[in-house]
Amino acid sequence: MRAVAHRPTPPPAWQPRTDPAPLLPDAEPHRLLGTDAMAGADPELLLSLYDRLVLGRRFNTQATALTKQGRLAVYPSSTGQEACQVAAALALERRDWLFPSYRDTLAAVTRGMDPVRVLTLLRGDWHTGYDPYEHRVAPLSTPLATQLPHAVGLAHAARLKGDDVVALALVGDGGTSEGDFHEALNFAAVWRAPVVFLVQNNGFAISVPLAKQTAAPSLAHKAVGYGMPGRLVDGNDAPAVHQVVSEALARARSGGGPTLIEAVTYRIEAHTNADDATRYREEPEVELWRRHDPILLLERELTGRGLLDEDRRRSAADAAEAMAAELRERMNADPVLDPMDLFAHVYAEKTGQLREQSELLRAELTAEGETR
Ligand SMILES: Cc1ncc(C[n+]2csc(CCOP(=O)(O)OP(=O)(O)O)c2C)c(N)n1
Ligand SMILES: [Mg+2]
Repeated sequence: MRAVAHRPTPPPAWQPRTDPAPLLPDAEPHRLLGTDAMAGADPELLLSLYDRLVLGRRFNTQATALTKQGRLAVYPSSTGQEACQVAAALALERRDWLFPSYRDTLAAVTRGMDPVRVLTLLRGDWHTGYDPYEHRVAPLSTPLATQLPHAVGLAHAARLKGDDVVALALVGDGGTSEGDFHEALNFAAVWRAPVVFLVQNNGFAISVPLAKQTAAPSLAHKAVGYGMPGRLVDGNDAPAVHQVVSEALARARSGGGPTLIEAVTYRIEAHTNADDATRYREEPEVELWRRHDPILLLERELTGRGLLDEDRRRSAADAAEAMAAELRERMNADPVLDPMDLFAHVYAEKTGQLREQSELLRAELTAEGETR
């Protein structure tokens, strides 16, 4: 455009601060299964993904069964979403940190955590059930998206200290509508913090479908507004998730800053055992996604490549059964609990009210013990 005399050259602030084009996600989710790119895939990684997907599925069915037996208060199943959690957790180094939500039990188990400890919160016995520093897994977060600013803070602090640590934060599609999501992504991009955000878009926030949650072209597009790249990946394609998360982690590790990844998947089960999904969605939709099952897709590929035979399949299933049997046995043992723990770890120093309440409970417990 030709400048006219009465309109001086615009100030530099008019120029785009970042070229948005490289930040934009591809139109289609990234896939590897069933494509020629699979020829270069590492067979060991593929089989490890397979074993863990089978284990994860069994973990989900066993934990759901435990809710029916009254051994677990609540369980948000990740059946259908196993590839997101398993592949993402496998992409992490031991020195990295994972920030999960309540649905991300499999990511924690894949990280090497004791399954019973992972389930403690959902059993309702104790606060978190594990030491977050042991496996570098933050507490499973029930308040939506609150784990995201925590992840950014840890990643930023690590960079200031010169520690080679990347944080991977998991969040649901519904969680992207929270203020904490906005604050976390904004800070992460401004600080170029070594953090990766992985949104598991499973189609629903309890009964609210994605279309009622957002008008964004995709959740990955939200990245552009913050000045970080957005990536879309088929969340049921375990090798693809592993690749996209690995690339984002490598980028963060080398000082390239954060990435927002949207993994497109589906929540096959209800929100939790306390929810009835037939009230808000139709069976044909679920059936469509069952045919896009992450285990089925990987199994087909591995069988076609001669990497998976009947023996290998059976050994994966046997290992999953053994894990489920041990989980059943350990979860069926009554936990030994001290009711006074209710007041532990709430504040460094008890408030007057808490002191009063804890003294009241102690007196009641003592009286109960004396009358027994
Ligand atoms: C701050 C906050 N608001 C509301 C809730 C209640 N709540 C629990 S789960 C959920 C839906 C979350 O959906 P999404 O983020 O898509 O995760 P998904 O359950 O699908 O894994 C809501 C609204 C909550 N836990 N925290
Ligand atoms: Mg969801």
